[in-house]
Amino acid sequence: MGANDSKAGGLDRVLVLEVARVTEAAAIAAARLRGRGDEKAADKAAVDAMRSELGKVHIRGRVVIGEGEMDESPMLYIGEQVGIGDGPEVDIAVDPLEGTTICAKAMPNALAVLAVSERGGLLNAPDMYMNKIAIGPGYPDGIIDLDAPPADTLNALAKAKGVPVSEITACILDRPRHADLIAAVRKAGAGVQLIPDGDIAGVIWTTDAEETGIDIYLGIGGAPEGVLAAAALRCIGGQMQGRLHPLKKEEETRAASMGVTDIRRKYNMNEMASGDVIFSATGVTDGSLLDGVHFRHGFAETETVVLRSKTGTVRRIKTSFRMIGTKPSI
Ligand code: VTB
Repeated sequence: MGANDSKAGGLDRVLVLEVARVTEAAAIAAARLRGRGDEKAADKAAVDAMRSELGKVHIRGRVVIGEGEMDESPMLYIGEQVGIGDGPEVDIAVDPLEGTTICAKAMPNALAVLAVSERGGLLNAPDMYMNKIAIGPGYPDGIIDLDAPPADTLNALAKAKGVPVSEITACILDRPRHADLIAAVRKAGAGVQLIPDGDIAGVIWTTDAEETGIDIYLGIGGAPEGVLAAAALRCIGGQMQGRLHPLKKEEETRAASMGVTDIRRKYNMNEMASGDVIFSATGVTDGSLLDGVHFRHGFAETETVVLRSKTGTVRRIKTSFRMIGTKPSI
């Protein structure tokens, strides 16, 4: 396998380590600005570091989910070519700092996130909202439906799990827009874990309900985060659906210009992330998915999880970087 891997129709497996380095660099850069109350500075540090590391990877990469359109963002904008330019043609989705606010407040679960796919493998989701539903592996196909009443889904899930619905917990972003959803979940008898931000982690938590206590992710969050979560779930297993949730006519127009022909379309996980996909996330602040960056005298330690859809490998990597001044020697 090895280098021949890509010829067999997948991504070269060496890429797994390359992408880990990219999220590690972004996480360290953002971690230096934890708790400073400056979301923009932390995000910019992560973006700069991620872009600089991507520039060292042997890929012909195209950003399909990034920091916005070219006119909004000088770096990692949608359509930007990244990488050395001499490897496989891949599409890239980035969220250099998932949870800018939680990082700025030094709260748990901020991540640096990236996914790589074969060309055309990731839904080119515009920067707008997406309504999402996701569960981990081990359930019968088709048990979740974005359009079903939450009580029906929760009862079906409980039945399949062999527990009363009172033992089911849904993870939902703590937003006023979710008041009805939260009430419906509680009325059905299930619990709700509210999160302030960071719904990529929210979706990933469903893949290890025993550990995290979360069985299902529900609600409206960012569409780019939806695609990144779908990429992760495809590697671990699970089911997910998403539907774009535009708030303004301009968002529909933007979606159309990015190739979305039916704004009401319900995407399943495989339609959001297809082909061979590699997903990498490094913790910025300590969280239940990953430890954050720990600075020790002259060193920075990171924890990263790298997932690959082709093999289903879940690889956890603890790295200790020597720091040269404020930068890790990568
Ligand atoms: C989520 C979450 C992000 O945005 O997608 C959320 O994953 C949705 O947007 O971490 P609102 O904040 O407008 O609800 C974040 O919280 C921030 O990008």
